[in-house]
Amino acid sequence: MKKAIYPGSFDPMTLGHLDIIERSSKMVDELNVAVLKNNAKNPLFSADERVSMIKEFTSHLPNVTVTAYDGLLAEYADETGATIIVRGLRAVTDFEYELQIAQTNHAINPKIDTIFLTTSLQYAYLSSTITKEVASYGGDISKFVPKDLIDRVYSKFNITR
Ligand code: COD
Repeated sequence: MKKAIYPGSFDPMTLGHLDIIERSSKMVDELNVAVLKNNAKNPLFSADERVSMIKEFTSHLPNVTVTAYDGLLAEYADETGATIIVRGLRAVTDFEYELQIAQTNHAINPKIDTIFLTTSLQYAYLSSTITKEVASYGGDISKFVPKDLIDRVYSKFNITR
């Protein structure tokens, strides 16, 4: 059984994340989307909120599970039985950071390899950070996040549209 883990902050989940989940879930038997709980980024959404939003927007994908984790990813992957880490690549600027993380994870746990999916063209510019920035000014985020998530993002900034 081929089990992969797709880790991230997902704060919030974007259409770019969803695209990577949909595409990579077709390549493996099970895909675990793993939400980092304690991160230095001071998240907008709690880990519980992020887990439940990802569950909601991936409910059409039967082999996708969603969990939260703390600590080292390579160790968490081992605990869950995943041997593949999935990451998305948007631009050359992502590459250096991703290469370093992939090699670190492999050094910590040699059973684990990372595979990279290139972003779909329509999401190449998209990130959670950009989404929060635009939403904080009340800008249109309908091309960035799933439709049913839009108001939840605005409400974090006390914005009603
Ligand atoms: N198109 C395609 N892919 C995308 C897009 C897009 N538009 N947007 C984001 N992605 C990809 C990202 O490249 C990434 O692969 C993934 O989606 C998740 O993105 P984020 O931004 O939500 O998540 P990150 O990059 O903040 O996640 C970092 C981790 C949480 C995975 C990492 O920091 C971690 O595991 N930390 C725990 C400690 C550890 O083990 N560190 C690693 C050893 S140094």
